[in-house]
Amino acid sequence: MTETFEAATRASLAALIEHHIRFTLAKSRGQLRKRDWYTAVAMALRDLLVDRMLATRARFDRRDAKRVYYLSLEFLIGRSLDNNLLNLGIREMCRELLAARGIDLQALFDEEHDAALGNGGLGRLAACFLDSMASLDMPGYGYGINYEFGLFRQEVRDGYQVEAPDAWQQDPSPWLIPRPEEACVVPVYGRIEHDDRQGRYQPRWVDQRPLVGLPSDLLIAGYGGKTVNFVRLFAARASDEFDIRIFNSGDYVKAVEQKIVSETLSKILYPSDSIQAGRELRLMQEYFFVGCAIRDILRGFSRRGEDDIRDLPSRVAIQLNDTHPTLAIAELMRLLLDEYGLEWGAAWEITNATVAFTNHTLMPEALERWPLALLEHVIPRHLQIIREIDSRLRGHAATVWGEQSEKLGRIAIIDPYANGGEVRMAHLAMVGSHSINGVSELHSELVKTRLAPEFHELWPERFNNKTNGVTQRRWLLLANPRLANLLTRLIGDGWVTDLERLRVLEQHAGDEGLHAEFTAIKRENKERLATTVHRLLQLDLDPESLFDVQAKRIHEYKRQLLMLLGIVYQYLRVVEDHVDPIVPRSYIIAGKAAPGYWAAKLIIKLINCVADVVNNDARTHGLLKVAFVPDYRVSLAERIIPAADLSEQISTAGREASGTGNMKFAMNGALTIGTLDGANIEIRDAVGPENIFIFGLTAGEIAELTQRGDYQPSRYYHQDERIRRVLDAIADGRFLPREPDLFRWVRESLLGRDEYMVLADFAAYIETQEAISREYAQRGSWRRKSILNVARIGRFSSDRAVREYARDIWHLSD
Ligand code: 26Q
Repeated sequence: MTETFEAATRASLAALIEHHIRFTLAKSRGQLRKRDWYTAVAMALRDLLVDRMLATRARFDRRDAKRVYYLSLEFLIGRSLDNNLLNLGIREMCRELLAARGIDLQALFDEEHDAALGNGGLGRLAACFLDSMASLDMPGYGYGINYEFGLFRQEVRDGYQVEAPDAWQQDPSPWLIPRPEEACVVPVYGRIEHDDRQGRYQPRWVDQRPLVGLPSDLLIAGYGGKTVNFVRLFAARASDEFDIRIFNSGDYVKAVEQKIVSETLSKILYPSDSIQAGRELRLMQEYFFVGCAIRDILRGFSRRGEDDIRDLPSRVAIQLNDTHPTLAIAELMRLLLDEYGLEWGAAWEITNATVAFTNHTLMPEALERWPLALLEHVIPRHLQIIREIDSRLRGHAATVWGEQSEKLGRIAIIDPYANGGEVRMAHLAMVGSHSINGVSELHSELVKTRLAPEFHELWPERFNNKTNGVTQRRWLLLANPRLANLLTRLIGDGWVTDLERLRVLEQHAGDEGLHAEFTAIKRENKERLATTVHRLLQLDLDPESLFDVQAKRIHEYKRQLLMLLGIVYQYLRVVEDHVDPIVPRSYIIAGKAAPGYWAAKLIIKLINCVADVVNNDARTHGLLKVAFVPDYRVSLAERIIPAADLSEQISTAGREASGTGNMKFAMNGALTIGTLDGANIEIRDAVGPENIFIFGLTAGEIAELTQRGDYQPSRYYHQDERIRRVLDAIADGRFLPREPDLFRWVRESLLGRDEYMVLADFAAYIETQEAISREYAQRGSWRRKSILNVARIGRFSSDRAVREYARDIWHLSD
């Protein structure tokens, strides 16, 4: 920033703050609470952002730039104040301004409620991509739902997870700009009247009910403040016009009922990231939002003066974040056929060349399938179109494989046998997209070989990999300011926009002075986390101890249980064998369970029971501590991740599509204990095998065991005394004597099927943990590895990921 520009910005920021205190809050200085200061500063900042947003749009228009639309049911943004100040480069200026008025900026950050419009990895990835697209000056916009209630707040009562509603907009968010004039109307329900005019089949969709989508734009500032984009979030409203029609017909109660149903649509984010909900409301959410997005995209296209819809693919790219927005394909087809009057072939070509699909899971229970009957009821015209796509797909496949091929049934979109007929959304997404990508090298291979071998055979050129990344602006610069300062002092601030620059650090990995600074920074971050944990749990963590962290959604495949078995093993070593661990450890676990996922909820209860026993046993005092930190969310992650020494990434190989927490931890100098799963494999390749702790079966070995059908978990129990001890202690009520039967399930399920092969990996896991303790005891060697992790993590920036999407899928420089 030049001096005059800086002075001008300072003056306008100060003036804007005063303005909002007076005219938005209508208060005088003396009356202000902390919350008011937050609001005034945020509103002032929003004004600066709006200016730049308008300028950005004008610039893209002049450049006639191709637009990218990222369609996602989830955007896990977190807080915006600190992030926006950083990205505009005015955080210190704002700090000084406020300090002169006796206000601590840092304290204002905690006034902001997280925007938790997502469950976990997939939603946070969308948020990181928005940050990167804006920072790279790309015209990239999100489309999503403006949920009134974000992901539930997690409370822990008596060791159990209890869900509370997250009314994040109780005070309206200053980052959301309502755009009522851009409302969209989307039809649902009704029926099809078949009509043949001039020899052409012209279906008429009648008795529709209109839904209204009310957009609000959430501003996304790129780093450097030049580019400000937004994610457009739709809230559902009933159509007034429609209401009046029913009111006039005399059915007052029905009219009010319908209004309520319509507005329920955008009430709440579905809190599951695995089991498919299968509920009408969820289907309505997916369709409603896609309907609004596509209309808005096409409106923008013609507003920019485009008059030939055939040019759409060269002007617009649409990325589907998993199958949740897949109906975009059917909706775009419907508009092109029924509104634009195109022939099928032309419409299909445009759709296919515009849309691309990212897959985030192979887990069968997470793959979306919708019953034909439900689709018929909600979107009859779309179902017709889906049937036509299916029939053409099978027709094409039959010309390649023959009419009798078994593959025809496997590739079909409609599975006629399941529950009276279902649409497989991933199949619709794949046939309708010109690009199909997985999110790590391993996962992308598995997409081709396991999820969709038939599609891969027909269209190998569509399949590609885009390994995930995370934004270093939030996950290093914002979350770990001390480390960020040290890096900038050493190598300059180029890493903020080019994470590969961190590699220069390799040269200093042996430098003792640097070791000391790294250690001091980690220590301060651990102290900060200890303070938070003390406030939340009244539990004291020793910052000298090894902070061993697993923070992510609770899932059987992520194997929080494996970590827990390891903790119980350590505990029994101390209290029964009188063998102390080589280094004291603090086990820190955080994460939410889907409210209907009882196994995950029981795991939380077990963690808390084990924590109770371990933390209150005098024999482990000063050696072991266990903390389950409630309400894991973006702002808490920003506190936890910089404080970790060890990052647990221990999913059953082949199950975690990528993982992104693994990248955030390594970026902050934690070492990883992990399986050869998802992006862990690429992290190992990047940081070097000597700087990461890999253990356990590979995806190939697991597949083989499963195929042979001779995995016998009970063998491990009988042959390994350590497993026996740990499982018996848990199952026999040692951690909850009042209710000795509660955790019998753990032993039963692990000895029965052990679907996630916890026992097969147990020995390797605890032996690796032992090696880790020995390594940690040698502080110099640990610190060196930690520095090398930071130095070599550059590839896992979402800037790299987004650039690859832009080059290979969106063709942005067109
Ligand atoms: C589907 C239907 C109905 C209701 C909910 C859902 C639903 C919602 C969310 C299904 C899945 C999700 C979220 C999945 C997710 O977060 N996947 C993670 O994506 C990350 C980003 O690519 C990966 O790093 C993780 O490995 C993957 O688990």
